[in-house]
Amino acid sequence: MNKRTIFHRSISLVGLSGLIAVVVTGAFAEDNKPSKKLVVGFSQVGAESGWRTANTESIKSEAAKRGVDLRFSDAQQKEENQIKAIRSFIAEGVDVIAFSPVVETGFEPVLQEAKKAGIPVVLSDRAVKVSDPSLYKCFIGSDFIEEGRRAANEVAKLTGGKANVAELVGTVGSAPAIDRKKGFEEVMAKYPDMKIIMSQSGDFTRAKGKEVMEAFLKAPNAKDINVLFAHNDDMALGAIQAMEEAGIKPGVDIKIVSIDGVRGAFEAMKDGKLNVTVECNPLLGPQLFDLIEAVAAGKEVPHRVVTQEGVYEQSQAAAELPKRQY
Ligand code: GYE
Repeated sequence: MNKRTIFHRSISLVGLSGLIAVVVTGAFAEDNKPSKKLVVGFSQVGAESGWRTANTESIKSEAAKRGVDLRFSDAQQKEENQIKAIRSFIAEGVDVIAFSPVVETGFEPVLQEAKKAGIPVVLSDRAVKVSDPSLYKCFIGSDFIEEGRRAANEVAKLTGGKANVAELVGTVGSAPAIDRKKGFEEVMAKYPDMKIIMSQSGDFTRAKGKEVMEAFLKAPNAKDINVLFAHNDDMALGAIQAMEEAGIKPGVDIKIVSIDGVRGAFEAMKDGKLNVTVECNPLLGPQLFDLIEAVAAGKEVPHRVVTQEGVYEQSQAAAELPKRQY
């Protein structure tokens, strides 16, 4: 063997061991698990409510726990910001895109772009309306229609079926606002003496909930209101403030039923100011990342995963409060 061959042999050996090293340290760890970090782009609705804050925290902490490289983007409740964020996730070539669509419509073109780029999409919390269901792999979230039904059943219980309801609607065009109203009205239709006499959006925020409640209380038929149905707790908490400022006893003069089950709602129930909260669980992180990891691994996942939740009345608030995680 001349000098040159020895030189070449050692080069190829170095090359081979280098390759092995790349395989061992780059693609797979010793326990045979892929060690390349999973890159996930997540576009969140915003920070409009206690529910959303808990949801964001659940997603971020679960990603950190699993060593996922999470690219998190807050859309400040604007659809155009979400579309921009999704486009940049596509440009970055993330492994999976997940998002919670602020409204149901308008996402089809950007979802088609993701599909063309071969990036799977998982919907979290809110649904979209698309003509092609294959534009997303899976949607995990609550059954909002059922939550609306539960709320109306509670109104019937609280009032013996005689209710003039003021309704604080969530974000216009959002899945929870559309579906909660639908479920609520479906049950209302069974009670001839229950009707919605006022209805307006408070955009799921405490500030807008207060503002709209102030307007409701100034309406000529304000005296007829005996129930407030708020599509989320934050709007109910804003409305409680408006009622108190107007000298009305929330939870007594006007019964209040809302949705989410955040800590503030349990505190208000404990104080007798809120009557019922219908639970909507924001702690989606662990289940969401199970689905994301499965999708990234090319496994089949169910197209719809429904989260489980309950209903809490005032009498349960004190005992339940210390156990609440959000
Ligand atoms: O009820 C509300 C939040 O989409 C379920 O969004 C979610 C809703 C939740 O702003 O508080």
